[in-house]
Amino acid sequence: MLFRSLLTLLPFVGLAFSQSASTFTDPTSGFQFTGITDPVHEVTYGFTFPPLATSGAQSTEFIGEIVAPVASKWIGIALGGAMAGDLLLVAWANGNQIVSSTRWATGYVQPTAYTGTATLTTLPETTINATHWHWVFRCQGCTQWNNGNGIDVTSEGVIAWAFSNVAVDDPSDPQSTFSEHTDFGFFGIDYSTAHTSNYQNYLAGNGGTPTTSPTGPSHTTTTTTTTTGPTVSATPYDYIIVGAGPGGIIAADRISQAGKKVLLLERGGPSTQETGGNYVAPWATSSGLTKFDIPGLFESLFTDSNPFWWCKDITVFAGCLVGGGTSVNGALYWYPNDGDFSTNVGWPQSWTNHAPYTSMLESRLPSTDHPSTDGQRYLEQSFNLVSQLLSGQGYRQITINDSPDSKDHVFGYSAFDFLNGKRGGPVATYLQTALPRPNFTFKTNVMVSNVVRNGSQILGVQTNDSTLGPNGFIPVTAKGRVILSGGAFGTSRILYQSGIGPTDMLQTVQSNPSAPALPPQAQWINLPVGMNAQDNPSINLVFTHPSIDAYDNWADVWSDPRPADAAQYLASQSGVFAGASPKLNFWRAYGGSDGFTRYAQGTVRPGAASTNSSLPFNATQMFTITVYLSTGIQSRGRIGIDAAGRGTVLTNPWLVNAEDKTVLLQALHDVVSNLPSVANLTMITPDVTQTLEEYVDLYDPATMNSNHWVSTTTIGSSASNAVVDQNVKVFGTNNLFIVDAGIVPHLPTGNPQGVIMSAAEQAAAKILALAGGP
Ligand code: 6FA
Ligand code: ABL
Repeated sequence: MLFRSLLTLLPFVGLAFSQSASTFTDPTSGFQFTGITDPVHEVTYGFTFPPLATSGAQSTEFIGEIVAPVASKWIGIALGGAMAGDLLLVAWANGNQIVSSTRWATGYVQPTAYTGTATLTTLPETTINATHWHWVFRCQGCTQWNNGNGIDVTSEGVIAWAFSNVAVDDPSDPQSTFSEHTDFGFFGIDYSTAHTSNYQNYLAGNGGTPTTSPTGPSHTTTTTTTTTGPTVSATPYDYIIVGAGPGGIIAADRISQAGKKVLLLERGGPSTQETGGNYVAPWATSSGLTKFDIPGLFESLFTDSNPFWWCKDITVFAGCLVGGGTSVNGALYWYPNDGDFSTNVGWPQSWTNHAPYTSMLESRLPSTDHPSTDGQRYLEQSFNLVSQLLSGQGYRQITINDSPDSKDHVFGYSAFDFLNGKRGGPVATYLQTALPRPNFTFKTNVMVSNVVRNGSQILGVQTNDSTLGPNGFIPVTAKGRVILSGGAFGTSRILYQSGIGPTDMLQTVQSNPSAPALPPQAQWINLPVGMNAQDNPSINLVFTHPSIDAYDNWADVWSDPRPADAAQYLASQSGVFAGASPKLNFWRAYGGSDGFTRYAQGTVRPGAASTNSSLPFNATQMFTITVYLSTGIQSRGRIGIDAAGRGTVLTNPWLVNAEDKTVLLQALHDVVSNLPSVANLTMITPDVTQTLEEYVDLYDPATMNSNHWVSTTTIGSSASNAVVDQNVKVFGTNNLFIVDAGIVPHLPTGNPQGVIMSAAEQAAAKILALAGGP
């Protein structure tokens, strides 16, 4: 019967991660206490002291309470925060009575009866019902102990609690033995603010005007002050940001730059070499550059036998590693245009001046359309060929990011957020400036299941890492804020598991035994989380032409690359491997019969992910044109979670709207309208046996997915049609924010990361400017 865990954790308590007590009013007694509700077991601990006095009968006493769900078979309190050498209080319910005792332990063994003079009196406010036992007690002689120690009620301290779901050996005996606690934790308390001038009234049973509470005090706490004990100075945090994708990294950098104490939590592990990643191709070991660093390895992400980087609990592609999608994406990078942030596509008026934020992004993370360090372009045959085709269709060539607003009948070299011939993105830029700041903490391999909230007030986040806080709970400061940046699927799941979202999703969480416990139904917040989902429908057309080098569809880049290309890259981060597969992008605008202007985007690359030709073809000469439908598109779908808690698509968002389909088909017809003008150019998918209409009709929706999910927690004007307001604050909450793709109200004109990152810059500025924060 050892009680070791309370011992072994204690030395670390001083370093970080405890909850802090705050003031609350018990709704049934009306007594005002200082304490906490442990978010895991939902046990409330409260304390109130008489007015400060150094002597006199009441100078060493207090009134306390424990409100515990009936699953709590016994509860212990260590008044000095340690098990050995502290006055311990132990209590449990036995029938309709509370059985309690003061105990003492000299080591980490079964505590025995305290031999000093301390008196516990159960007060009449105590109740026991079908769901909770609620013990209100007076503890006299409890702040000074017979070993000469005690608690300093003028100062700050730490209290430890112990919980067990195993009954004591003899529940009728106050001195019963029992087995080691099944859980325990600590919190900081500022005793100096825990005194009440109402103390005598409380002893007389007069607590003011109690309110009735259906669920018990654990859900009706009002926070008025939060203080941190001296030994928990490293926490709570001003801002806890969940998810180190582009949204989370940029928010973390900007908010830590403003001097706030920021914790960034990422569920995945390292990606690029700079982040500690070590997944290195056999030919690149001398460089240490990983699969995520080397642009030319991009296509191998889809053919690897052990793709640890994809989120295994999301049924579409999503990156679960440092950088999120930006560590595994094709890195196509478009500076946003004015239309991307217009009110026409759902942005509030206050967001339309994106230019300052887009400029901040461009200066931190410039784009390049010639990523090789020698300034040359490589493997450009498909560019040359398709530029011929498009020129014949009235397109003009531009440097795409030099004129972001030109998105009609234009094409250019693909632009990327690669830097120095390697993956750049927010990981190589914003994260690197955040990391050295003393007020910034970054933790990887930490999964957040939910935010812990008291109604509209977010208290902190629940993680799976108990080294970071009692039971994995990490608090925010009294004015602190939580920002969710888990991506469209990741953030939605956290919201559902926090009791925020459509009722059917919350019921799905409720019926999943492995999901965290939801707040009581009275605290559910009904918002359209997962609704309004958009993703580009994309259709691949595959061609062959004798001029093309299909690069073996990138099949050997990992294990058996072309030696000269590998050597060139290792020597100077130049050559084919300094670029990803896309070579050319184009845009064209279409007026729809419904009055909406829709944009088609094309991406051209050597090779092809799949073909279905009934005729023979030369695979070494293949290239792909992917045609996407983007801004102006009217189709929307729904994402959510399934019974196993996996993020998933509930209603497909592709080509739901008939006019979307008409326009996409028109765009496909236009792309192939002048094929015969280029000698020996053959379309092999679809081939001559199929019309474009038949091809699109039979297209597997799973491959129509473009990985560009937006709008799942959209920004907007009210809780009926949106999840966040114009300050990206979640409706119905005081201090919960979202900064990721989910807030973007409509698909951008191009691949979305540029818009997402500019939006993250703007969101961070708005959050910092919003009154009431830390
Ligand atoms: N966008 C572009 O602009 N250009 C491209 O070329 C491009 N290509 C791709 C692509 O090839 C693939 C395969 C994918 C999947 C996406 C592509 N995208 C491209 C889209 C772009 O990458 C995404 O739109 C963008 O990354 C979305 O950014 P967010 O900030 O919204 O979200 P992420 O998914 O990137 O990051 C979320 C992070 O939170 C992840 O690191 C995840 O592990 C973490 N997270 C999620 N839930 C969490 C939890 N509960 N606890 C802790 N961490 C969590
Ligand atoms: C994107 O924005 C898309 O999300 C990716 O799907 C796309 O990559 C990249 N950019 C590059 O254009 C494609 C690969 O080229 C295919 O080989 C792969 O099958 C496909 O992603 C999977 O969605």
